[in-house]
Amino acid sequence: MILADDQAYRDFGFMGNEQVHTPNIDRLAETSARYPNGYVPMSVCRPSLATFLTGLYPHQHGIHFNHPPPGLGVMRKTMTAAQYEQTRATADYLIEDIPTLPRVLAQHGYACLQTGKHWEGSYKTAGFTHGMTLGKPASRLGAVTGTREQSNGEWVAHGNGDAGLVIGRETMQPIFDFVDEHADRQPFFVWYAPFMPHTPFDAAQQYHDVYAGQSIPDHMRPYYAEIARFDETVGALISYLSDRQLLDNTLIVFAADNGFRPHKTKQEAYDSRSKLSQFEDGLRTPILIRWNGHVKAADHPQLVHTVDLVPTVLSAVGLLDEITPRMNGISLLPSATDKEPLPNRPVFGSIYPNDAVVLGAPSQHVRGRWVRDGHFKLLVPGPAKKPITLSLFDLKNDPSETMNLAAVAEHASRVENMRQLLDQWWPLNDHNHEIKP
Ligand SMILES: [Ca+2]
Repeated sequence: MILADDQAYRDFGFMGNEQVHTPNIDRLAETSARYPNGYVPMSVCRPSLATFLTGLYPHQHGIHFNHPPPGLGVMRKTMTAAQYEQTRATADYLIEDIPTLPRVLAQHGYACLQTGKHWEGSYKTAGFTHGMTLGKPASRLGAVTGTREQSNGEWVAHGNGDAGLVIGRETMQPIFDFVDEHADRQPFFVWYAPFMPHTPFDAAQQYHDVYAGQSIPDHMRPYYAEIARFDETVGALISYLSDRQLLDNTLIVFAADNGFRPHKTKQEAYDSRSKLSQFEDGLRTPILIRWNGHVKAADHPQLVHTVDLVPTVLSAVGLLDEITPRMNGISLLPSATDKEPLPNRPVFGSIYPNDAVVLGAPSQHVRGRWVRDGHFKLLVPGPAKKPITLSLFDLKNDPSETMNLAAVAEHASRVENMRQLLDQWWPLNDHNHEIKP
């Protein structure tokens, strides 16, 4: 599983962007079943990554935040390293109590390697058998090791992957070693979720040089250079598998955990209509599925969702019995293998603040819910602070979501019907999903 970190759906060559440099991902796309209209449930790292791990929506897995209560600001300013670590561990039960993809695969004999982004403490907490992230400060400070100094001078793991974050940015060797160790004797699963093209934008000059002579706005260049750097690692990984004749027997899934567009003036900041937002630049991602000899390279324009990926992988490896009733996604394998067309379905998600106020009660803390049905998208405010605005957008005629049609009389029944879809998906007064420690 290859997961881009903070890359908007429109920043791939195969998605029609003629400037961004993604030759390796484009080659992957050429040989994949392509789902250009994919969605993540929430437009920020941790909740979205937990969906890739579980096949559940954030209100089901309960990990709807990046940081547990009392929130990152308080944790940074007031806590010792031990208190910080204990506070982060209060959320461990959420992932420990769920049959995650690596946990299920490991139960069926797979070796499962975690590299890169991982917010759930140690790799073991989520059920991986091998991994780089330990939930502890790494051996050096910096964003690239997810390790920070508290105000009392002690070091803490920020929580986003610590020592695992060097994958891709500094080395691919842990993945290559793992593949070499397991390929001949055991089925394996690799979680390659590098901290790229996420900030810090510190790509070497060579990744800037690929854009020489192009008319790209200055504020986009560091992000685009980081994308070129990420793309090169995707090429390296696929070449490695190819050189070892593993591609015929390896399913490759590609997606981004959330979108990102650079802020026009603030360095390394994001545009407010991308990451963490309810708009397409935050929520939408292409999904690619490659499996030589099984999957047909083709476009599937229907709406799909990252909740579909756990059922897809479990179907592909013959573990249909491990798909639980709580998983609302569908396997994309029948469409990817050209056996059955993909049905047209609405896709759903919800928007939360970055920090949780309390654990186990997502319905109290949701800023709003969203549904896309056909080319319309409805946003409905929730009970949390800074609720999103009730909005209806026609993405076909207004792809940048600037014309709110929610109050237009001719769309009244559409708004009502889509609101009912949302209530069938997750009525906020239904507390059955809430997860107590
Ligand atoms: Ca991310």
